[in-house]
Amino acid sequence: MTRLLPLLLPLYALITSVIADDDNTPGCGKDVSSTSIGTTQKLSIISSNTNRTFYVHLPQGYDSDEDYPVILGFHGAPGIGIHFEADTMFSASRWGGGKILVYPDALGGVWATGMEGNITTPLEQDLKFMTDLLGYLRNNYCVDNEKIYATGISNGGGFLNRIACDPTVGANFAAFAPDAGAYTGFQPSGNATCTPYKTPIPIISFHGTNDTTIPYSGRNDSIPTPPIEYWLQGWAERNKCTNMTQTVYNQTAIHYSWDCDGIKGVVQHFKVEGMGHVWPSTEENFSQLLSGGEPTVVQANRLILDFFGRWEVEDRGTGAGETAGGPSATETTGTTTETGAAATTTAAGGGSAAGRVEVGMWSFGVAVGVALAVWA
Ligand SMILES: *[C@@H]1O[C@H](CO)[C@@H](O)[C@H](O)[C@H]1NC(C)=O
Ligand SMILES: *[C@@H]1O[C@H](CO)[C@@H](O)[C@H](O)[C@H]1NC(C)=O
Ligand SMILES: *[C@@H]1O[C@H](CO)[C@@H](O)[C@H](O)[C@H]1NC(C)=O
Ligand SMILES: *[C@@H]1O[C@H](CO)[C@@H](O)[C@H](O)[C@H]1NC(C)=O
Ligand SMILES: *[C@@H]1O[C@H](CO)[C@@H](O)[C@H](O)[C@H]1NC(C)=O
Ligand SMILES: *[C@@H]1O[C@H](CO)[C@@H](O)[C@H](O)[C@H]1NC(C)=O
Ligand SMILES: *[C@@H]1O[C@H](CO)[C@@H](O)[C@H](O)[C@H]1NC(C)=O
Ligand SMILES: CC(=O)N[C@H]1CO[C@H](CO)[C@@H](O)[C@@H]1O
Repeated sequence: MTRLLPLLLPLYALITSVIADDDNTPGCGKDVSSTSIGTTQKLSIISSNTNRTFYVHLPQGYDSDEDYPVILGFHGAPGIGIHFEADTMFSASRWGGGKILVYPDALGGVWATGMEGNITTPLEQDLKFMTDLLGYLRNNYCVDNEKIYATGISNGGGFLNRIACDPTVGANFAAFAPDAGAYTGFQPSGNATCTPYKTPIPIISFHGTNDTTIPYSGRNDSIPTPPIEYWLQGWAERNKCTNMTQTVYNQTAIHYSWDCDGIKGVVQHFKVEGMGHVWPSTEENFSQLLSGGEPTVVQANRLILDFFGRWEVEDRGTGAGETAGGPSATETTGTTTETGAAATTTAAGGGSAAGRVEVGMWSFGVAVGVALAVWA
């Protein structure tokens, strides 16, 4: 046995070093072209025999020996990745500093909705694209596997919700942040399933009360979406949330926060009074300009980044309380939602990707024409 020790010790050291580096990916140490740093590059991979495109923004000072958090940003429909980048400005060093931002393109501008009849790209195909895309990112960049997040708007928010509901693809992500999500497939009459990889799943969401594209109260037509309360209730149940507080946020928004499975603020929601189908920002951005909307009292970028900072893939949060607290937070109610120990799988309120007629996002008439063609 002692004669084996000299052999075993190096082996042991090797194994533990591999385990210790588990959070890092094969892209660590791999050189990238200096022209790809601090800029947004369009790239592509083949996934399900289809050419899939996406944009990658490496932060200023990117160093392949350091691992970086990754945020995937999903555009609305019809759209492309850089629409979301331009609207949110997530790549700007003010927000995206020290992170890798990735903006994938949907096929035909619309993410899988998961609705019956394959009216968009099949859900499985878009989910497979996520797996392949993450593989590409891990192989080419130094990614912190514990810190991969997803945010998105409208149809992109709906697809993101589908990722969160998928036990395999969702397991790559630490937290989710949809805005104005079109959660198709989960309307009260819908029956899509939601089986997240862990409980609870951290999720912060935003929705405007003046959203006429994806109304807060839901859509009840050929592209149905649930009332937002119903969708939130679905996550509260799946996440075993027991205590919901409701506070006024910055005068006119309402901030809901649920404690789930003993952790504070795992599910958070901002109901933004008067806001339309736009990205919430205190500074005028493109979606607001294009829809005639105005800056809101909520700065989603800040709230999302603070929220993401609390979570990693494996852990269950710091329980450090609300990062999304906020100015002039007036405690108005302390409603307790006793949902009991809900099953992890529920058909109730979840979202899916909603290919949606996102009027107001970028393209007006053309968008409506394309969308109507898609949905006809
Ligand atoms: C995929 O599409 C991109 C962008 O249109 C193009 O540059 C690239 O050559 C295509 N890749 C393949 C393998 O066709
Ligand atoms: C929808 O797409 C899935 C996955 O590609 C396929 O298995 C199924 O047959 C399609 N269904 C219809 C009705 O086209
Ligand atoms: C929903 O129910 C219909 C009819 O019962 C069934 O055909 C369909 O496969 C179900 N869809 C899902 C996503 O479970
Ligand atoms: C939605 O439409 C269905 C079918 O027409 C109807 O039964 C249901 O009451 C409607 N729900 C709402 C909230 O309007
Ligand atoms: C619910 O949260 C409020 C505010 O944080 C707290 O005062 C209260 O004790 C909590 N109730 C339960 C049952 O955890
Ligand atoms: C929201 O919609 C209501 C009802 O249509 C309207 O009176 C109000 O001015 C709108 N608010 C904003 C901020 O656009
Ligand atoms: C609160 O809203 C005002 C606009 O009404 C905005 O200028 C300010 O930045 C907001 N505060 C935060 C923390 O978002
Ligand atoms: C074009 C533009 O001004 N976009 C703004 C939209 O909101 C984000 C987040 O607050 C800002 O960073 C952008 O500058």
